[in-house]
Amino acid sequence: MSSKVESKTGKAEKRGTASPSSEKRRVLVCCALPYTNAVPHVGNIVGSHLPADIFARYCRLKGYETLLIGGADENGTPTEVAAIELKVTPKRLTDVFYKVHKMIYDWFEISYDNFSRTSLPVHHKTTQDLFLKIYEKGYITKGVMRQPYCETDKLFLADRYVVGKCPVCGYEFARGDQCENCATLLEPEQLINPRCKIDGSAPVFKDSDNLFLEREKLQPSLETWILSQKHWRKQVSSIALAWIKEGLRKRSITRDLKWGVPVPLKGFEDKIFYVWFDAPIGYISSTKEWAERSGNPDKWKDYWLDPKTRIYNFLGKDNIPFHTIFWPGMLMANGDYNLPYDVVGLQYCNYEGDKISKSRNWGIFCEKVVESGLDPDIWRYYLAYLIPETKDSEFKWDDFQTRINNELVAAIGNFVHRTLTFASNFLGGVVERKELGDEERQVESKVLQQVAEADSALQDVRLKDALRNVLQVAIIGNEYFQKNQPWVLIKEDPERCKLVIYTCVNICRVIAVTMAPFLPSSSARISGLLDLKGALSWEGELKFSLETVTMKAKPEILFKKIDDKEVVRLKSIVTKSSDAAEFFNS
Ligand code: B3M
Ligand code: ZN
Repeated sequence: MSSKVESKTGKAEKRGTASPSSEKRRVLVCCALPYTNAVPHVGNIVGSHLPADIFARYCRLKGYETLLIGGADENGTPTEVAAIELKVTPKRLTDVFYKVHKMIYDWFEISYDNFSRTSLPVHHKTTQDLFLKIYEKGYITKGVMRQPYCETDKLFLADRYVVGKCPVCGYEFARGDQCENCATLLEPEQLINPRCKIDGSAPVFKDSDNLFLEREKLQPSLETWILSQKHWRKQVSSIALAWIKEGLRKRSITRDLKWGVPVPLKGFEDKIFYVWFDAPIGYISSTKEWAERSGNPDKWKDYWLDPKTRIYNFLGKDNIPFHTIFWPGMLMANGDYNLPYDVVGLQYCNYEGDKISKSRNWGIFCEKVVESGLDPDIWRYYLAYLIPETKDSEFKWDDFQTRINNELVAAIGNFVHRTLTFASNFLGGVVERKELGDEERQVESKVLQQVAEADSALQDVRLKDALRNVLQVAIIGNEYFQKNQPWVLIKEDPERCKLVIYTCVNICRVIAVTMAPFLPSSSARISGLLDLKGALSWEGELKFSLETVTMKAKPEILFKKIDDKEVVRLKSIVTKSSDAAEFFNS
């Protein structure tokens, strides 16, 4: 193992420790690259894009040099099979679905600095170069692999398009790459009674020459590295360590397919890389594409070569083995790049008591959410609440309605609105800076306590806890407002009234800042109205020290209650998934 890897493994820092103060922390947030052979549902948003976005937005607010990187996983079997099913070329399939994915993430305000495509030349070249270095360093071996071939579709059916019984847990519908039930990584031939997923016929197994990554050679370094990641979530480390315990074997990294990254090695030119070999390299190529576009082509190196950068990966639980073993193993074998700092492996989000399923029309489908006419922040609030950080979560309509009405509308929206309307109606929109009194100092300290807790939760990527703190700030604000009755004070003690509203406006600022990662547009509306500009940052403590505020306009209501009729309307729109063929009509 190269010394480079060892020096990196030894350097695991404790989660949440600050970088040397003279230097700005640099963070690369990578969201798992979705296959673009289907349209995402809310489970996909909640399971990676939204948490990655919330975390990246928080890092930017903290003043860290931050990049949120993603892209479409467009190569290999998933694309070739979907193209057969939809009777289009892989090129057309990926062109169309790329646009649909991009439109959806934009609508949800996922603040990707770059959302790339693994079919781009920069990705092909990065993959081939990374491979060649691994090859030169002796981690690749040639061998024969028996692969399932479907005589009907005239196609090698690697991986997930073969289904059968799991040899480990007995689950009947295990995929050839992995059992969804017990998360074991599989090879198609290990399945009992394998069938082609496209037409149900029994595949024949044919021999072909392939390349393998010798993961057994990487096992000791991987183990040392995983064990030193004390800040990882238990559920992530334990999956990784279970793999190590079982013992790593070599794994094939090439496939007999056409749509993908060609293998740059004599004798293998007619093959492409296994989709899980090239997909994670997409994090690097997407960063390169971003750097190229931003006019500083070498800038990607800061993120991938400078070991001070922290790389956070956000992904669903079935992707944990790939991001804790397979991908870091590739990186170690190559030796050039940073390893992940944190692998944020999330659980699943279900819908009304059952797994989300497009084919059974069970769930909430994003292409319909964008047509729902409901503010993305309303969706983001409830979806953030549903982020399955430690266990599976569940979308429930009555819970959706209660949380939006009781928390977002009645606590957060109401506090901000009553403060700003009062300031606008009774103080002419000018809130003078005041010295805080004892009561105000106490309120400030209670609020700052919530801010500190939210900050430490966000450092640990406990996003839902931080959202609870934001809610708590609004509750403290409402109590203070209610107790002081500014509508009485305005007549009886106008000076004190001004102090109360000044205090409440400071609380609004705290809310605008701390809610910004979760509800970016609403936060921007508050800060725009209060003309906060520079004050919308989380670099300091958020003390109650605003200068005199002159409001820019009359406040409008932030969030509206959702009544029963609205729930019925929404439900009728967002729970019916579109037929994929519809996207190919024009
Ligand atoms: N496309 C699997 C998925 O969409 C796969 C992730 C790749 S991340 C490098 O769940
Ligand atoms: Zn299984």
